[in-house]
Order: sequence, then structure tokens, then C-alpha cells
Amino acid sequence: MTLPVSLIGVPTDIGAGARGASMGPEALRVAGLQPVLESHGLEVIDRGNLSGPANPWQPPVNGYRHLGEVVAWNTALHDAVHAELARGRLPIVLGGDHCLGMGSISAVARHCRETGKQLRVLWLDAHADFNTAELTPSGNVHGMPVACLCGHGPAELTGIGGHTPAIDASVVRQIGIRSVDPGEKRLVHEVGLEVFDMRYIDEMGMRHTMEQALMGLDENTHLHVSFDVDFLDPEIAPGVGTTVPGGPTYREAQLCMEMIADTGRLASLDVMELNPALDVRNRTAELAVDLIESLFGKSTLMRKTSTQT
Ligand code: Z70
Ligand code: MN
Ligand code: MN
Ligand code: MN
Repeated sequence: MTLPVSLIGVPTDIGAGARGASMGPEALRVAGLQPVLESHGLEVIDRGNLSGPANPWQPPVNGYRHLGEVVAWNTALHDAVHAELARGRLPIVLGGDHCLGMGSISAVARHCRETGKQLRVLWLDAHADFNTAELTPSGNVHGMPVACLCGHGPAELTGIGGHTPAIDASVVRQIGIRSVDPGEKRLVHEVGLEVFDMRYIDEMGMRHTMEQALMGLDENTHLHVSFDVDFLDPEIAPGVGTTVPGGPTYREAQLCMEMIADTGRLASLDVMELNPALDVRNRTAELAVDLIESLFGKSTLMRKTSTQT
């Protein structure tokens, strides 16, 4: 399954707690994302950047910062992602902060409903992104997208795909989690979200973790990966707004991506929270491109024998 790829830049940091993720799309382009994918035989079209409101950098109102602007960006992204899927293409969303996961995944979920596909979402992140207006310590909507997608949030956000909730919590697997706020933790437990946190990865290893997270996929599965670059250990990925120590190493992250590639089911991707203002000589962008290359099947010798059963 080698679907043609469409790159969609979404240059905003509207939901973030630091400015700069708005420069993420261009940093990924400068790091060579398109030619790297093309070198593996993929057909790639860069659709350029979406546009939307500027970041007014205001304090929270009723528990949300910039709610109207967040809705505007996510509505535009929903439409763009859905259009690519309807054309039979694989959208790669170049973020932008992770509030954009709402527009992207609501479109993927809608497409799955329309085509009878089974959805699986892998959420690679240091954070659970499961806050609500009542629980959030910051008001930053990039800490809320998974909760909103599961129906916990304001109607303007939970209804973006025209179907509330956009997804059931049971389709999500979170990997790499190591920073969850107290109220957020309660809600994650309440909805029974499946979380493979760093403790789990430390004890069981990345191979077993990914075997569990990818269990139950079949020919009818649409696999969506939402990759928050702060998933990675800050030693290797300093260019993000919210670094949390103790993340996956380079080797663990590579294995994670390779095992996803081996399923052959990847059908849409978000690359979020890359912040060039905080990066060192575009190093984090280059690492992200390197990992995306593995996600699309870059292999060293003998790859298919070791982890497939
Ligand atoms: C915190 C909050 C967050 C990303 C930071 C942080 C959330 N839980 N998400 N960086 N990607 O403010 O809600
Ligand atoms: Mn995130
Ligand atoms: Mn569709
Ligand atoms: Mn994060």
C-alpha cells in the first residue's frame, strides 16, 4: 500500500504555551521532507500552507485561550485533510501545535465512517493532551485535543467533523506519556484510555509496547499517527515548546516508527509541536524527517525478519 502523499502546512501556534510552532512546516521542508519521501519512490505533492487568524496571545477566557482562532484553524484543516483522503491520498499535516490534532483526526474519523474503515489512532507524545476547560492548568488548547475528539470539550470543538464524539476513546493508543496533570489523570482513567507510558516502555521495552499498541489491526484498518515531537527525549529533540525529560531514545523512536511501517496500514500522519525558535540548527526538524523516513519504510538490512510473526 503506497498511497500518494500530500503535505499540508498549518503555520500556527494558536493552541500552544510558547510561540514558534507556527514555523514548524517550513523547518520540515528545509530539512528535506519532500525529497526524502520521494527517494523512497513515493509520489509527493506539497499543498503549501493553510491560512488562518494570527495569534493574539491573550489569557484564557472561560478556560480556553484563543478558542475562536483554534476553531478557525481546525475547521480549515479538517476540510483540507478530508479532501486529501477523499482523493485517495495520504495527508501529512505539518504543524503547528497539537491542537490541530482535532481538525486532522476528526477528518480521518469522518472518512472512516464514510468508507467503513476501522480506525486506530497512535498518539505519540510526552503528554496525554486530555485536559478540559475545568481541568487545564494553562488554558492552552494543545493540552486538550484528545479529550475534545472523545467528546469532552466545547461544542465548537467536539463537533468539528459533524459527528460528536469524533472518535471513541477505545481507538486511541498513547505512547511515551510522562507528563499528565492531576485532573487530567482522573479523566484519562475514567474514560479508560489505553496509555503506554514511559514506565511501561522502561519495563516492557519498545518492541512489546508497539506489539500491544498495534494489536488487532487488519486489512480494513486506517492507521493514523499523531506524532508530537516532544514524544522524543529532549536530549535528541530540543526544538519543542514543552520538553519533558525521560523520553524515548533515538533507537527506541526508530523501532517505534519501523514497527508502524511494517504494518503497511499507515494512512495519515500529523507531525506536531516542532518549534524552530527553540531548535539548534534545525537538528530537531532533521531528526523528525529521519524518523518519518522510517515510518514510510526506510529499512536497513533484514528488517522484516526480526519483529514480524
Ligand atoms: C499541559 C497543559 C502540552 C503539548 C504541552 C501541557 C500540555 N498538560 N501539550 N505540550 N504538546 O497545559 O494542558
Ligand atoms: Mn501533544
Ligand atoms: Mn471521505
Ligand atoms: Mn506534548
